[in-house]
Amino acid sequence: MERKLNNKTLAILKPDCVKKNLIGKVVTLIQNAGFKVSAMKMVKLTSDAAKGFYAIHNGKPFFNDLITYMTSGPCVPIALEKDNAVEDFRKLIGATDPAKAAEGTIRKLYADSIQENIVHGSDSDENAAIEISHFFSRKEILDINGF
Ligand code: IDP
Ligand code: MG
Repeated sequence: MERKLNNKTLAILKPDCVKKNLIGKVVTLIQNAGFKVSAMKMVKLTSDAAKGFYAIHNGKPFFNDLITYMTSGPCVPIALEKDNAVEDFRKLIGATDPAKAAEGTIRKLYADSIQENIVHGSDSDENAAIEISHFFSRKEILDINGF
C-alpha cells in the first residue's frame, strides 16, 4: 500500500482548552473538518518535556511564559490523519493571535490571547512526524480501519 507523507499532523489541545471544558467541542470541529483521530491521550507535561517540544522558541521573549502555560495543567495530544493534514489543520485553527484569526477558526472561536490559544498544530510534514513521536510510540498510532 502507498504510504503518504503529507497526511499526518499533531494537534495538542492545550491546558486552557482542557480547563475550559472544550475538549469535546474542539474534537468535534476537528472531526467535522475531515480529520481522523489515530492516537489521543491526556498528559501533564513536565517542564523538560515542554522545553523539548518548544525548543525552537528557546530564547524568545515569550518562552518562559509559554513553558509555564503549557505545564499549568493537563493537555491532550492528538495524532490526526487527513490528506494535506498540516496545511488544512493550520487553516482550521487560524492565526496564532486569535485577534488575527479568521472567522470560524478554532482560535477565533475559543482562544483568549496570543499565548492561551487553545490548540497547537504542526507547521510542516517533517515537524509533524517529529512531534507525533514526542507523544506516541508506533504501536499507539492506530488506523481506524484496522490493519
Ligand atoms: P503557532 O502555535 O501558531 O505555530 P508559534 O509561533 O509556533 O505559533 O508559537 C508557539 C506558541 O507560543 C503559540 O501557539 C503561543 O501559545 C505562544 N506564542 C507565540 N507567540 C507569542 C507571543 O508573541 N506572545 C506570547 N505567546 C506567544
Ligand atoms: Mg508553531
